[in-house]
Amino acid sequence: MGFRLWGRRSVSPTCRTTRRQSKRRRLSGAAAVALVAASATACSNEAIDQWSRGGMPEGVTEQSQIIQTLWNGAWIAALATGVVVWGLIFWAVAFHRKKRNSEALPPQVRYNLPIEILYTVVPVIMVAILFFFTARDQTEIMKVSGTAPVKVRVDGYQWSWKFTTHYQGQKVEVAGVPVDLSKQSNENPQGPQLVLPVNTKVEFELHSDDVIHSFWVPAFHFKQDLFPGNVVNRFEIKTLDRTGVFIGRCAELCGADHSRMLFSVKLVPQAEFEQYIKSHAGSAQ
Ligand SMILES: [Cu+2]
Repeated sequence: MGFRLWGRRSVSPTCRTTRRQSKRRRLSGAAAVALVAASATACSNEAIDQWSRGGMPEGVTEQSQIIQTLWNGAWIAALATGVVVWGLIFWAVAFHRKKRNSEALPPQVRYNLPIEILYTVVPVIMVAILFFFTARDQTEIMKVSGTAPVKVRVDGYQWSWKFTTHYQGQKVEVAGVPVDLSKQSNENPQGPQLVLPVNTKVEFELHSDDVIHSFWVPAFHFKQDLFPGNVVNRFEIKTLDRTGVFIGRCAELCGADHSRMLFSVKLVPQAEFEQYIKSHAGSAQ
C-alpha cells in the first residue's frame, strides 16, 4: 500500500544512513543553537543593562545615580506621552477618514474651547513636573560640602588638561599634551590620567587658560564648563565602590584640536590612592 512505503519497515538501508546523518546534523545544529543562545544571553544581558540605563554608561558616582533616575523618568514620561499621541493619531486616521463614496469631509472640530484649554493646560503641567524634578536633582548634584578629602584643580587649555590633586597637604600635578588619535581606544585611553580613590568625596575646581572648555567624564553622567577669567565653577562627587579607568573628553568645541583633548579617570582603592600620592607628590608629570 502506498502509505506503507513511508512506514518504518519499508525504509531502505540508504534511507537509514540518511536518517542517522540527519540526526547527527540535528544534534550538532542543536549544539550550535545552544552556543549561540548562550552567547546571545551574555550579550543580551549587557544589552538589557544598557537599555535599562537608556543608553547611558554605568555611573561611578552617587550623583550619577540621581541623574540616571531622572533620565529614566524623563524617558518613561516621554514614551507614555508618545503612546497617547500615537494612539490618538491612529484612532483619528482609522475612524475619522473621508468616506470613499462621499465628497463630504468628516466632521471638523475647530475652536473647541474645552479641547483647546486641555491641550494648553496638560503640556504646561507636564513641563512643570519635568522642571520640578530637574530643579530638585540639579540642586542636589550641585551641592559642594567643602569637606571633600580630595580636591582637584582642573586647568583646561588648548588642547589638553592639567590636574592638580590635593590630598592631606600633598599635591600631585599631571599635565597632558594633545593626544595622538590613532593610538586612542577605550581599552587604552590616551592623555593625562587623573587618579582618584573609590568611596570618597572629591571636589573639583574648574579653570581655563584660554577659551571655554567643558570637563566631561561620561561615567559621571555630568559635565561642566571651564571659563577663562575669574569665573570658577565647582562641583563635588562621591565615588562609588567601583574601580576602573573611565574616559574623559572636552565637551565644548574649543578649537582646531578640540578632539585631541582627551583624558581618563582611574578609580582605585583608598590604599592604592595613598600610595600613588606618596610616590608622585611634589612631582610634575
Ligand atoms: Cu576644549
